[in-house]
Amino acid sequence: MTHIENPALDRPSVHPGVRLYLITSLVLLVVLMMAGVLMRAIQAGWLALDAPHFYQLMTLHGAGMVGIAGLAGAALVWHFLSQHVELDARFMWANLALFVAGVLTVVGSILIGGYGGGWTFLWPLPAKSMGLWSAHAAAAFVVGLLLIGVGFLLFNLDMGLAITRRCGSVLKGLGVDQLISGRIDPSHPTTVVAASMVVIVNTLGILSGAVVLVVTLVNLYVPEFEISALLAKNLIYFFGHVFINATIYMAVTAVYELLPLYTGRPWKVSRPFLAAWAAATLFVMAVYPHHLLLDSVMPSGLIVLGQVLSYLSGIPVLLVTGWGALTLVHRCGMRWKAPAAWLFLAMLGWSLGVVPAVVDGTLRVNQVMHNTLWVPGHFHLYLVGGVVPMVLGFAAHMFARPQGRASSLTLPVVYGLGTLGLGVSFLAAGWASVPRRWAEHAPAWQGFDAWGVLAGGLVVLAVLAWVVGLQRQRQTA
Ligand code: HEM
Ligand SMILES: [Cu+2]
Repeated sequence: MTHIENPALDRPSVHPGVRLYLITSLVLLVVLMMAGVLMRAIQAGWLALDAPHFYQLMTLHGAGMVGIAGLAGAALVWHFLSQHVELDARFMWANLALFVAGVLTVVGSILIGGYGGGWTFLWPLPAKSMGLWSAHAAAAFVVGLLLIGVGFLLFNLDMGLAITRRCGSVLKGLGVDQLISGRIDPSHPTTVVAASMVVIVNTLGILSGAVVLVVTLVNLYVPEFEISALLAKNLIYFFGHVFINATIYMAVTAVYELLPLYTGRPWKVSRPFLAAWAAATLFVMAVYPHHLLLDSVMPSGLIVLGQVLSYLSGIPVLLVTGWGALTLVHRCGMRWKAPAAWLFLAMLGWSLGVVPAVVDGTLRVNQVMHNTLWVPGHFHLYLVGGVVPMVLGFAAHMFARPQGRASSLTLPVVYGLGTLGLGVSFLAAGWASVPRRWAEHAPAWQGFDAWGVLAGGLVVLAVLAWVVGLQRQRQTA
């Protein structure tokens, strides 16, 4: 069977909600990528912006990008999951409405209120602005994140209920019962496994985030109401780590569902596949202390857990997915179409991004590298190089007519090179001990920044060209 005869490739129908999720994400993505290039240009000394405004820009970029990755990932997982279980679209709409309300509130807190405490709202920074922003501004930021969190909770609740109706429980959706009994059901959908994992970890993660957000909110107006700074940091990083990691576990459903269409080979669950997802469910939650390796007051058991699991956490799913993708593509005789190329690029970016993360998860390295640009280097590689291409590949598949799905690989290649350049500009700077989150850079560091502007610019151009190309394909095909 070749891809041309495959009826599933013809005209995928897209729910209007999914369409709106994608359009919202893509528009915000382009704008915030430009904000990223702007930050790099400021650090390079090409443009001048005072520090408080730089930190507002950084907060906007960080919070915005995490939200977008979540929204786009949600669109992908909803689309595929709805083919296997009965989802209630009202939850999806509610999530979108809360997202937009939350984003407007967050943008207001930053642009009008001057909030610049970073997307991680690390306790007690929101309340200790040294006069840069008011309690109201910090409160607006916190409320905005809460609105977005409630939306995602509802979204996950619906997925969880729908999976439970089909499989009996979310754990069965994950395939735990099959692992225990040893009887693997090859017809169990890969997407249901991924979605079950996301429901479990994201629900717990968002709840943990909501607890600190509410405490922070009360504290802004009632300063005597406090929480231990260490506990707050644990709750925040449990939430932040899980939420951003879940974006790739939502988006990867596009690889599982679309690569088989292009290669004409099925992707079935297997024992290693289910075992990898079950392990990742536990690891992704237990590994969060790798964000607190520098906190000497952390219980040492948790620190050791953070280091050991850093070597294991992302690896199982990456291995089964990378291996699966390679065996699908190997000698399948397909002519590379752009969507498949984007998805394959995503696998490369994801794999590359994990390497510096594992390096940084090592205590001895972390003591030197943690607050350097090494860390943005790792996560830009797997977000810009992994999550975003999954979304672009999905959108290219959904929105272009089959005849119009370009087989030119120029854009994915240019985008990939730009991403590599951007990632390496951060990693190299981190290697040279350039600190992260500094508005002003010393002249000796600015070579890395300049290189980052050029590479980031290339990424933005590739995305813009992709949008134009998609429009043209829709019109001519
Ligand atoms: C053209 C693409 C992009 C460029 C040029 C860019 C640039 C930057 C820069 C310069 C920083 C601040 C680094 C520092 O000094 O600490 C940053 C931070 C960050 N970026 Fe990007 N970025 C891009 C795309 C993305 C994407 C696609 C995502 C996520 C999907 C993302 C997520 C983040 C996050 C979470 C932070 C951390 C903010 C913080 O430290 O509080 N970026 N980016
Ligand atoms: Cu982490």
